[in-house]
Amino acid sequence: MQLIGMLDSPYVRRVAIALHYYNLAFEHQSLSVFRNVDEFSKINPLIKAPTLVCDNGEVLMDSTLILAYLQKLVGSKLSLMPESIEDYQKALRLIGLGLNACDKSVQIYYERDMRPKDRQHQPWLTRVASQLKTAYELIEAHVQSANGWLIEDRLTHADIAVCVAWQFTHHMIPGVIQLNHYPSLSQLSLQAEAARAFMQFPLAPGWQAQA
Ligand SMILES: N[C@@H](CCC(=O)N[C@@H](CS)C(=O)NCC(=O)O)C(=O)O
Repeated sequence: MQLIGMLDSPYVRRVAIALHYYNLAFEHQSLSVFRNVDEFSKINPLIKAPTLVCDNGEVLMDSTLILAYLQKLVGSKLSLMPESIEDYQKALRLIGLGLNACDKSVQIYYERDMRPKDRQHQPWLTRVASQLKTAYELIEAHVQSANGWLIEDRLTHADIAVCVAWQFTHHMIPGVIQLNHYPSLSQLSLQAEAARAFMQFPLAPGWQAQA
C-alpha cells in the first residue's frame, strides 16, 4: 500500500497514525498537492491528499473512506472505534467535530494564503473562524468530562481526529484559536502526541507539538 500526501495535512496524518495502529505495512510518499502537481496527478488526477494506492492498484481518496477500507481490511479485532452503539455514536460526533475543525482551518488558510490580499473576504473569514471556535468549544466540553482518552480508556479514531486537528490549526493558522482557552484539549493533545504512532508521523520534520 502507498499513502500519498504530506503529514502537514491532518487528513493524511490521521490515516498514517491509523495505519501504524493497525500494523499495516505501507510506503509513504510525501507529495505536496501544490508543489508536486505533476507527480501527484499521475497517481490521482484529482490531486487530493490523502490518496491511498491499495495493494491491487485501486486508488482511494478521502480520509474517512480510506479509514473505512482499512478497518474492513484488518477486521474488528483491531478496531479503533468503540464497541457499544452509544460510544460508537459519541465517537462519530467527535470525529465530525474534529474534521470540521480541520475543514475550517483549511478554509482560513486558503483564504489568507492562496488568495491575493485585496480579494480576501473578511465576512467569510469571520464566519469560518467563528465556526472553528465553536467546534473547539464543543470538543473542549467533551474532553473535560472524559477520563484519560475521549471515549472509554483507550485511544480511538475520535482522539486521533481531534488531536491532529488541534495541532494542525495552531501550525497553519497560528493565533486564530487561543491555546489557553482549551486547557483540557491541550492536555489531551500532548498525551496523544507522546504516543508512538503520533511521534512516528510528526506534522513536519523537526516540528514540536504546541501546548
Ligand atoms: N475530506 C477530505 C479532505 C482532504 C483535503 O481537503 N485535503 C487537502 C490537503 S489538506 C487537499 O487535498 N487539498 C487540495 C485540493 O483540494 O485541491 C478528507 O478527509 O480526506
